[in-house]
Amino acid sequence: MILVIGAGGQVGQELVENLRKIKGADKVLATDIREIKDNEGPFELLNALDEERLKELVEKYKVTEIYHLAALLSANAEKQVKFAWELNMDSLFYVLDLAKEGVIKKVFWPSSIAVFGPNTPRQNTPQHTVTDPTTVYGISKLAGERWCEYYAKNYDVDVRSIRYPGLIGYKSMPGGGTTDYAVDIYHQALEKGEYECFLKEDTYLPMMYMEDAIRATIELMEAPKENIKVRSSYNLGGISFSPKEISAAIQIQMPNFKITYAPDFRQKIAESWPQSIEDTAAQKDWNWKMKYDLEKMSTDMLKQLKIIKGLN
Ligand code: AKB
Repeated sequence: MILVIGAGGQVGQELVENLRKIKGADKVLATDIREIKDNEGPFELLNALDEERLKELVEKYKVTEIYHLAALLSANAEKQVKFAWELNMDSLFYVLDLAKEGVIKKVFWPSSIAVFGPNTPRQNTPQHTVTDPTTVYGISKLAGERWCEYYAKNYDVDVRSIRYPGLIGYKSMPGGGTTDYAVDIYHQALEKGEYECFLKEDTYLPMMYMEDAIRATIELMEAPKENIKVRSSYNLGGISFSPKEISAAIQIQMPNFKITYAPDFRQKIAESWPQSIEDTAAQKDWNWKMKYDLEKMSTDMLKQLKIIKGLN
């Protein structure tokens, strides 16, 4: 059985759906701190900080693989510093320790471009480079990466990870991140014809369409163990664009769409992150190849959201 922790989140919802298609609905146990609506397979409530409950579920469902997605993202973590550190770190240890004991054979844990900081090269950021994050979220992700590598090297734990860029999808909403604008903008474009962006127009960040991100996650997890050379977390390049460029992509289909700018505290976070990422290690080790560019993603986002919102 595969266990997904944080199944109600932005990545969790789509990952569970895809894993169930591949493995069978009854082979994927979705868990979250809250009930999930439209859940089509086994579900249990789980607070990622409740180690006893985690162990109980692992035993009850004979879990051998965990995708641990529960975390506080960059913007929210700045508002709940201690709690973010506790959630993002302690819950990871609970999962890694189960893997160390041999109960769990494989773990996926997401890291983020937030592990980079102001002294990291901002263009084509390499896999191995300066990591000096300035956010609570980034610090916790960097520490998590170090622990993943430590458990892999010292206890032979098969833990795999991706440094997700900002993720954009139509099926689920992000919560509390700095890249959230790139999802919200499509919703507001269709609902109001305009969007007020909390980042400046020329703020470039690496992003990725959810379909690519989910495929990357599953491809990484299915790759042969010996191919996985990076045990901290893999860079994934994604698409690099600014708010001005995403609004231009929307205007191709909605010429009257308008964007305005009112930067807030998230601007500083965005400016501490890379603008574009280099991902040759992922390409070489597990054949990673992205499919969606900005134009293709925007076309699909608007098409799918129109259907969901009944605007056709
Ligand atoms: C965030 O904005 O906090 C996340 C991330 C880049 O990890 N989307």
